[in-house]
Amino acid sequence: MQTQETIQPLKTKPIDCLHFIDGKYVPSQNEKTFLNINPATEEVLGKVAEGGKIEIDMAVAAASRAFVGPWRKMPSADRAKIIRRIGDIILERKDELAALESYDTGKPLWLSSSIDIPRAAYNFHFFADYMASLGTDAYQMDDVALNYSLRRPLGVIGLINPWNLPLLLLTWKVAPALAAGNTVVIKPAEWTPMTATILGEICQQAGVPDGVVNIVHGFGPDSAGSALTEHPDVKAISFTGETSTGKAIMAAASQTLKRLSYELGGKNPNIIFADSDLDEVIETTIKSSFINQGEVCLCGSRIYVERAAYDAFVEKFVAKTKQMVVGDPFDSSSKMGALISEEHYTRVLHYIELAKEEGGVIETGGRRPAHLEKGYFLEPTIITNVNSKCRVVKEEIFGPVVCIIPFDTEEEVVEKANDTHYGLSASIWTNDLRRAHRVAGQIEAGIIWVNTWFLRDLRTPFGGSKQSGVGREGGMHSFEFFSDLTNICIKL
Ligand code: NAD
Ligand code: 6OD
Repeated sequence: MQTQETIQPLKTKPIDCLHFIDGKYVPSQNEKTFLNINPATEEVLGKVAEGGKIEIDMAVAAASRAFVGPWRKMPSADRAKIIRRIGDIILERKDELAALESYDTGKPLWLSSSIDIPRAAYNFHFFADYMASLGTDAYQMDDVALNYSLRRPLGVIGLINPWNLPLLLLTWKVAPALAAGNTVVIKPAEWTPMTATILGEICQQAGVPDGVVNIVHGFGPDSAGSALTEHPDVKAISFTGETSTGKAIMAAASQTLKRLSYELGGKNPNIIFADSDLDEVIETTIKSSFINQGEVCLCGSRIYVERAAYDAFVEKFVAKTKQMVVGDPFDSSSKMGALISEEHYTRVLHYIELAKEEGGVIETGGRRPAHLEKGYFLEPTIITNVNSKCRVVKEEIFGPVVCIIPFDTEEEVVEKANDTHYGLSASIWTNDLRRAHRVAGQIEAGIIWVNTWFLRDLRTPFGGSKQSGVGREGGMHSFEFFSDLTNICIKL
């Protein structure tokens, strides 16, 4: 794993982004483009082709042709080999991809190099291997009949992605979709088009036939995003993004009754009991609060601490947070980089002002770091003296902003943790085994960690409860979504 100390000097330059349709890089028919802005410098990184209905129609047509062509007919062992090769090439081009990811997102280069890009490669390796182990059900009805099911790909799938972990989250969808035999049309987030663009070339190098993977850049509503969700030949949409966007997509997709998989927003609780190991808790809570500038859907932004440990936790957590260096993503000493865009930065700052109006105390942070004049940089921010009624405790901020709230009893903290329409993840800290099981069983969330956070086994179900998601992805769950089952009943 690459660490902060081992980062190589940067050679990669930002790129302009074209669509990737039917194996070729193409501009929009009307030549329209938009600018890609570097969040750390506010400078222009390059131009991005702005696609719409025409480009989506072209991409879906290419994907439909490819679906009935070589990809579907290819022996699954050959398909798996190609999918594995995509992962290999991502690793071979890791430094370049990590640099592009950091330019686009503002995240530190050490983070792109140590997590985002290796995990993107692993997504392909994992699903290529997993598909080899797939079987289906068989049910015998005594000597009357035999039932067995056939697994088939769905066809053309639309993959719509957010900007926070661009290549990691994109490959989390592309890899199982391809492994299951589908073809795809990708709509990357408008803020982070670069690594997705390169993925087209990588797929081609790996031997993916033309038309199997298509990428159309553009915006969401009334643009490439909505054209994809409305397209009659797209059989399913796998979407990661905001809960409100999920609602709009569901309405649009209902007209053609598409299958949907959703990974949406969260307002995740960290529940810290006084019997836990405080130093370990603090170390992980720093990550679960501020890694990737807090722009991870799984970040714990409501930190509930048992009253007996509350003062000690706040003191140590604030002290450790104050040591975090915010700065240039390409400077290896930066623990945190810039937020994604001016619009998002303004929104996060607005929540900090709101916290003050709601009576919150800013224990640290809340401002642009004094040494950084440009870029969407924000100090890691800790708020206390807020409660479940405050908007900063209820709403997803998606930035480096956390609230700490004391609690007295297990029942109380379970009720507070569940008092939200979100249900993505939770992290529980205790050394009491029975309590860990008891509390974990009562929290309404799709993913619960005990004494850890964001520890991932890709075979496990990943997704949110309540308004944090629809369905699960990961291992078998991804194959369930990306394929269709036909039962065949044979009378004996
Ligand atoms: P977003 O919903 O604004 O955008 C996501 C994608 O949807 C973008 O590609 C966008 O162009 C597209 N889009 C927007 N409106 C659309 C429409 N009407 N039709 C079709 N496509 C449309 O989300 P974001 O700001 O990019 O990402 C941040 C959000 O994503 C946060 O809420 C975060 O919690 C969530 N997220 C969730 C997970 C998870 O696994 N649950 C992972 C990462 C991010
Ligand atoms: O680890 C994953 O597979 C995953 N989907 C992570 C999502 C992180 C959200 O920001």
